[in-house]
Amino acid sequence: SFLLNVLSNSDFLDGEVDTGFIAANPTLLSPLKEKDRAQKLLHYIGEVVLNGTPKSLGATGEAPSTVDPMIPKIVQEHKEKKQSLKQIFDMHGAEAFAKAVRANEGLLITDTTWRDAHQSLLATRLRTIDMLKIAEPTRVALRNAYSLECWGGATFDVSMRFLHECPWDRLNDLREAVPDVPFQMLLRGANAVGYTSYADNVVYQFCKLAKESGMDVFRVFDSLNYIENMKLGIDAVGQAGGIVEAAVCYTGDVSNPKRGCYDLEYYLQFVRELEKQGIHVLAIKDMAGLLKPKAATLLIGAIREEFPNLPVHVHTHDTAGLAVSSMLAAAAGADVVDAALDAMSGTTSQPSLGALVASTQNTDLDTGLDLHDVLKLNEYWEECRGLYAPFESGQKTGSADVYLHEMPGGQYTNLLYQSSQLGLTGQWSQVKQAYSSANRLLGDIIKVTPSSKVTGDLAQFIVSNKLTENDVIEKAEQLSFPSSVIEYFQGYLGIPPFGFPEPLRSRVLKGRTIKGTDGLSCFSGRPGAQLPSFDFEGTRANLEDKWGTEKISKYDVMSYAMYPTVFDEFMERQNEYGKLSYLDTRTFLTGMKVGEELNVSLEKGKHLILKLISVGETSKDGIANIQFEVNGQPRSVHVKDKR
Ligand code: 3PY
Ligand code: ZN
Repeated sequence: SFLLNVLSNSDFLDGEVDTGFIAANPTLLSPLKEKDRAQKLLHYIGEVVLNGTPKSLGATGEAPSTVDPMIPKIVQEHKEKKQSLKQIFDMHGAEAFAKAVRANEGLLITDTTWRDAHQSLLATRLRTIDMLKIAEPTRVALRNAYSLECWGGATFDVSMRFLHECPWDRLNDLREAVPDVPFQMLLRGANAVGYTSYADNVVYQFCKLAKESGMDVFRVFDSLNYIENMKLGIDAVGQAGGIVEAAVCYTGDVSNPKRGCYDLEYYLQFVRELEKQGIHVLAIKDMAGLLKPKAATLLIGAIREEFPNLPVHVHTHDTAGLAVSSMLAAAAGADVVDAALDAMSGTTSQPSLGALVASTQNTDLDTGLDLHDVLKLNEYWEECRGLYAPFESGQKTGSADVYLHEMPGGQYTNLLYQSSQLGLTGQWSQVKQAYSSANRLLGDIIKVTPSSKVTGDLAQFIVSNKLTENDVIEKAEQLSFPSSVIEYFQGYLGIPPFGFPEPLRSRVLKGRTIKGTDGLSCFSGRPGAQLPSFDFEGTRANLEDKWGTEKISKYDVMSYAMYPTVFDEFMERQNEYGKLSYLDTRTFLTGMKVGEELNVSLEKGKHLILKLISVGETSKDGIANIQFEVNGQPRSVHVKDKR
């Protein structure tokens, strides 16, 4: 209490006294910090108990399951004998890693459960705590995997925006828990992990920080397969010391001679360009799940023949239900394929990891993974997925209409949700059809973040305004298009493979005094080359002024560089609630019940026992008093009733 008196003294608060003693003995303050941490957590739980799941989370489905996932024990046994690919990379570098991959006799697997699978099934809402709980068994069971995809794509902004988690903390914590299996991330080339082009120095610094935080394999793609953007991303990863896995985004159907545009020669030409950049691994990124078995054989066969030494990694989605067959066909020429643990696989996610392990057993393509171990991990995911029931899209089966709309797996559920928010419930099939029209209007483009967002925005615009494809072209000068569409035509994403469609582009841009966010109205060539460098030093100074010096790291400055508004809101939530990633997912989503007791682990060896005692009546000024016990001591929080 002496310390409390000191801390509330006005001279002390004004900074009028010498605080050297306290600064030199920081442990004096730690019980206070802990108390403050607990109070902030209670504040969050109190908010949820009184007002329900925060609307901003978008938790529209059923309640989370009441079962706590069991954590399996998987014994290491002899699995350690061979050097893991992570050890090869750390000791001998990226070229040695690539050689080892190419020399591997069986089929290597990337497990996408921690990234693309939940991005595609659960609106990217998987929380760090649920990955950390299964990290040790995963480390053992998947030691012979090519990689664990665990970061990048939409996880970066969603973790800050909706889960109030720092994406950099996630990467660091996972790396600490899994030191010996390569980590993989998805980098949107010049768009880094954002939805637009960034200044070049942002992309370089981002890759440097990601590598420093433990990232190994960077799958780099560009949403228009625009080689200039790719060169930038490839160079940034190379300079950071990461493994450059350069992706060709796949759309259309190489096995259909009538599809036009995206034929075998188109892809081979693009691979030639990429190979010249000195990449370590080539990825075929089939983000929509369009690669049929016959197409996989054709495409990967041709690549293998022309580039015998280049490791090839194939990514797909099971949107129509064909993905296991396609990956087995791909495996004849490819070194690695992507899969997700069974309970997190299928439909818009990746094919089932267990199915691939089982179907290649006792063949030349053996994955080096033990099916029993994989199934133990899967039991955890069966239960864990239940915790995320509020984010299930309701989609029960695959559907072959993906061959018509070509929508990426990660976008499908997102667009479905957005469409219902826009009042287009019941018009989902029109939105899907309009998506094909939008694609044609934009020039038959590759559709993947962010070009898929442009296509989705235009599709919703077409349905909301009851337009035909022809209307869009004829009335273009009068229509107020979504800003993403205008920016696309301004060249914000780069140049599409077959050029911008005319007369639509000129009409959209004509007579508009539209300026991009930076005052430029049109880009010619690579946008990043024309954007002014980002001022890291100045931004850091501003953020320190705003949030306090000790709270801002170089990682925070990077988060801000990409997502200024999201970052500021994230910091506000941090101030209000502290670190919410400590809370188990059910409590995070639904709070506690009266009488319920909860053990929250703040860090190793630091636990809080929380108990909800009562929820008071709301007073006249709209405030309710919520009573808890923390480690047996009574505590209360006042919460504004927003019901
Ligand atoms: C992303 O960019 O987030 C993707 O998953 C693209 O497929
Ligand atoms: Zn994907």
